[in-house]
Amino acid sequence: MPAEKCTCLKKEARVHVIYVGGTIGMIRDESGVLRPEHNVLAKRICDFPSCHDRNYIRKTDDESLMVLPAVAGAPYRVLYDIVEFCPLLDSSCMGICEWQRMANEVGKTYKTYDGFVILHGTDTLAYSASALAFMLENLSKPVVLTGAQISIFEARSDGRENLLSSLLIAGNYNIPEVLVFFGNKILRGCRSTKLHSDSFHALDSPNMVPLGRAGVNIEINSRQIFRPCNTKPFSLHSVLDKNVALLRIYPGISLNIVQAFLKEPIKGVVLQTFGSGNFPVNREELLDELRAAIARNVIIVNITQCSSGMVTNTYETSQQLLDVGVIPGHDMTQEAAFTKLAYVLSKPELDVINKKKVMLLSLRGEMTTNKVAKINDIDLIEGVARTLHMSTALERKQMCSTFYPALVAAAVTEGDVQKLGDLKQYGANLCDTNCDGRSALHLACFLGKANVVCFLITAGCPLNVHDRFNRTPLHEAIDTDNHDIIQALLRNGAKLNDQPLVQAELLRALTERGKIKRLESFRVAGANLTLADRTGRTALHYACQLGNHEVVEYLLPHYDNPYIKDELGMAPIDYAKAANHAHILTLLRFRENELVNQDPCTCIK
Ligand code: ASN
Repeated sequence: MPAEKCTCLKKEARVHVIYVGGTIGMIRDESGVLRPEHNVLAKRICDFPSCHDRNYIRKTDDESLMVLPAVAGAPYRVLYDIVEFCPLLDSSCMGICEWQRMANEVGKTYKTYDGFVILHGTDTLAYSASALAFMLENLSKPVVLTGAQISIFEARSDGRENLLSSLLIAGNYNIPEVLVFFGNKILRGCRSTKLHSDSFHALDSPNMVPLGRAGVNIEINSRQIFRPCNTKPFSLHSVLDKNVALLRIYPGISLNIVQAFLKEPIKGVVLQTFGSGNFPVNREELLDELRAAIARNVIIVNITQCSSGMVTNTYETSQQLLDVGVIPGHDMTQEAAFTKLAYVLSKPELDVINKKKVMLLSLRGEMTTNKVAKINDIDLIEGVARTLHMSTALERKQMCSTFYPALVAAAVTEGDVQKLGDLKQYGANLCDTNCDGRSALHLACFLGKANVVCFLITAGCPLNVHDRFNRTPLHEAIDTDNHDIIQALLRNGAKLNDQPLVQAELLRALTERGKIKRLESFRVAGANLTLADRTGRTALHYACQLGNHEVVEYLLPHYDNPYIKDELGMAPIDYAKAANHAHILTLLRFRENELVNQDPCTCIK
């Protein structure tokens, strides 16, 4: 998420737009044919009031940035720039080289921006999104690919809406994934595919619900967000193996064709088979070819040619492929399977056995994997189900919804990350909240279980969820003064989003009680210690009035303006004088001297 700029009133996010081609920026030539045109898109977008707010006074002096107009419900103003690739391409002319260029551009500018938008043609957009999902390792910021079916320069275009929503998503949401935004849906990039050539809803993810939708509001399905199970820093894997092919099986396919696809230097083949993974197993000569290729260490992955559904071993015709050594690709799209294979094959640190193992894992949420229950907690659930004579799936489901939260809470209390992982695999929702709206993450933060907090963050638990008392996990960490946990939460996108007046009230209460440690925890969590309450008084006013010199001493270094006046025109020093707190007057004078030395115009009256 955009780095929290805690002392600033304006919240801004920076998004880098990478324009690589596609209909969105195309212009018709004299004969009516659409072509990408260089150096036009950014200039023209500046003139669309919906895309650029000329009146916005930015905090930065970077005039090259464009600014999205304010949007209700979006806390961050999105500032963006556009870089254009040369040549701009129709996406049907793109391949591995272009995926590498896009990945490199994101990698090169990763630290400077809060999110990325890639403007791309729709035809092969799903391939690029899938490739980037694998190449951008340990991503912690959104990368949104979008495009249009009608050029943004035409009166009736979907391009403007797609661009605006993508910018909002990239600048305002903590989704550490490569996404596709199209026709109001936010899709996981490596689950997306192009389904329609003539609809504004050209792309979809047939085997997975969208990660969100842009309707009247942008709604995010946070439970679906995929977060890697580690907190490694972002890294770029910019190489892909080119020796990968997609072989679609059709009735009566000849041996020559299959041989041609499996020939050296091919190292990986995605086999698109019929239905739920069925292959013409009565063609022994074809099976022999597959066997021989696998013996030469070619990795063959089986996916279905149907647009939805997955490969199974329901039939003899699918089981025999597994027997030959073909890897089941579950419900991966052809785009995900192809790019994943190119990615895994390009990992020199993995031998062929491990490459095959990695192909069976869901690396970025690109496929659904099935796990079989085998842990004690599940045995317990089985046992209870039997004792209570529960037979129907509904009864069991209801029981699980009662049991799992208790088991999750017990595992959190024990700090048992392994058990939490197991529970997740067996269907417990670690993001669930109880009747008070409190999540496992609230509990882990409250108990100070740093390992559990990290685990829950990487497992995708929402960070900014408010309980019934309007408290987030960050509040729990503040209340236990656990700075490691506070920092882990902040690093991953947690925000102290109390209203300034609420924050000022809290600071007042802590000041009155002399809670310096807690004030410091608030500051570490992003609170601005100089916030004023309804009467215009800051924590420093109260500390001076009450004569708490330790709090004054703590607060002063955080006040660049210690003579800030309240609604009555009184500065902190006036309260100290009125109450005759000599020691505090000395502290204030000392701070004045410090500030005068920094800036001779400063003077405490
Ligand atoms: N041919 C175009 C492309 O993929 C289609 C589009 O963008 N709508 O670049």
